[in-house]
Amino acid sequence: METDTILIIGAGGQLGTELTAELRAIYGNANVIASDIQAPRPEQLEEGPFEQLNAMDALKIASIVDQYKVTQIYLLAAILSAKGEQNPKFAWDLNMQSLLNVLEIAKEKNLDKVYWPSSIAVFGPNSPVNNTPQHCVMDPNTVYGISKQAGERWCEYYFQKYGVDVRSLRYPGLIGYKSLPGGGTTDYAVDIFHKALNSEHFECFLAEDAYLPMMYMPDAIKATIDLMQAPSENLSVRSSYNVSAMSFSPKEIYEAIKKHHPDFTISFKPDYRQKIADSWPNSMDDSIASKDWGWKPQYLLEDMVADILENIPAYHY
Ligand code: AKB
Repeated sequence: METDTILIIGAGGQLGTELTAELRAIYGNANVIASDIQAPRPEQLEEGPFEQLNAMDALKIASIVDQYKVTQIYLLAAILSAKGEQNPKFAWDLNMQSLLNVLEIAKEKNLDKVYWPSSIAVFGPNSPVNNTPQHCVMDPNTVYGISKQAGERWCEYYFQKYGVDVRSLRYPGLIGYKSLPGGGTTDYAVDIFHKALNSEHFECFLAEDAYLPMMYMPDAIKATIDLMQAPSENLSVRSSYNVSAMSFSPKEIYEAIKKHHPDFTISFKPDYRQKIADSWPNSMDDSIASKDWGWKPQYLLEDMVADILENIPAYHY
C-alpha cells in the first residue's frame, strides 16, 4: 500500500485540477492535500483536504507539511509567459520565491520527492528551432522563461548539493478541456475549442503559421506521474526533461476542428504574444526522456481534437 502524502501547491490551476484528481485516484483522497491561493469551491472541499495557501508563504507551507506529514510536494503555482510580461518583477518574485521555499523545506524536512514544472519557454531566439535538444544554447527573453531557466539550475543545485530528489518536465503548451489556462502564449489552443462549441468566430492572437510544441492533458498527466514514479537511479537529468507530443500552427488546429464544425470561422490578429511564440522551439527532442523513463505520447492533433470535441459538451455545456 502507498504511504506517500502529497501536497499540491496551485491545485486549482489548469494542470493542478487534473493532476490532483489523478493523484487522488492513485494515492487516495485523504493522502493528497490540495492547496491554492484562491478560496476553495464547495466541490473542492468535498473531494479531499484543501488548504488556502500563498506559495510565497514559506512558514505556512512548512506548517502544512508538518500537520499532514507530507512526503512529496508538487509546486504548480506560477505566473505564465504572457501574464509575466505585464508585471515582470512580480512574476520573477513569485516563480523564484515559491520554488526556493519548496526546495528549502524539502531539504530541511527531508522530503522524499519534489515536482516542479519547467517549460519550452527556457529556450530562446538562439536555441535550435527544430527538434530542440535537451542541452543547447538557452537565451529565454521572457521573464517567465528566465525564471524557469533559473529554476532548473536551482533544482539541479539542490539535487547535487543536498540530495533533494526534485524532478521536472519542460512542458510544451498544455491543452485540456476540464479547466482553463491563464496567462500563457499557448492558451489560444484551448480557447479555440470553446469558440467552436459556442458557434462563435475565433480571433487568434498568434499568426496562422505560429508553429509550437503542444501536448494533450492526459499525456501531460501521464508524463508527470511516470517521471515521479521512476526509480531515482534511472534519471540522468536533474534540471528538467524535454518532453514532446505534437506540434501545430493555429491554422492547422483550426482546420482539424473545422472538420467537425464546418461553419467555424477564424481570423488572425497577432499581438505581443507572437514575439514570445517566435522565440520558442517548433519541436522538441525528447529522446532522453524516452530512454530514461520510457516516455511516449499517445495523442496527436487529430486524436486530441476528436477527443476534446466529444467530451467537452458533457463537461461544460
Ligand atoms: C505558456 O504559454 O506560457 C505556457 C508554457 C508553454 O509554458 N503554456
